[in-house]
Amino acid sequence: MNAANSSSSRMVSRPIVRPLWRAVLALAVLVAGSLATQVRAAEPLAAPTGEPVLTVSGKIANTNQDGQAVFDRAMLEALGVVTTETANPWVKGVATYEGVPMHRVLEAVGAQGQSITATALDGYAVEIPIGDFTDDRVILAFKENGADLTPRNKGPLFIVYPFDASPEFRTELYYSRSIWQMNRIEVK
Ligand SMILES: Nc1nc2c(c(=O)[nH]1)N[C@H]1C(S)=C(S)[C@@H](COP(=O)(O)O)O[C@H]1N2
Ligand SMILES: [Mo]
Repeated sequence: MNAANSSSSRMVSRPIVRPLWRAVLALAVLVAGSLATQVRAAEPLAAPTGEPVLTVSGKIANTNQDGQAVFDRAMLEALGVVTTETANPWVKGVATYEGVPMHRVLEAVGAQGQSITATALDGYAVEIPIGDFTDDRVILAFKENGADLTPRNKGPLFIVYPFDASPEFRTELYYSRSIWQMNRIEVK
């Protein structure tokens, strides 16, 4: 009687434990899944606290102001500053540019399009395929020879190609994409 009881209680305990483990596992999967969703949703951009220097609109996943992604200088710098030395048609000799790789800006906003239209303070606008921005070489510069680019001198932002790296870049096509006084990007 006793033996039968204890053995039957052992037998009963297994089918109870198994669904319990299954429930724990299912719960763990659910929690992990919702955490992953939160991480994806929590990727968004912090709001700018300084003067806005760049506004990105269009096909983007991450926004921080009226459906757009607005960057101040500190937010851009946080993407990782790189330095490029190159000659170009608008400076004497070789100049040093500091900025952030364009592809990091597009990653930060979760760009999903094929091209961008960049627009400058002087009204100049140019369409650039996103394929131009695959590595760190094309930068969104905010400094030239150690000094901030101001609207009087190609500021706030200047797209700089690695002109010295290849004659391919020293062409009208890439010069036309070298937009200065740039402050707006639309992802298309
Ligand atoms: N903001 C701004 N960027 C600009 C331009 C412009 O007019 N405004 N001209 C573009 C073009 S078409 C070329 S070829 C190069 C060189 O312009 P440049 O003819 O004034 O030297 O800059 C490019 N970037
Ligand atoms: Mo041009």
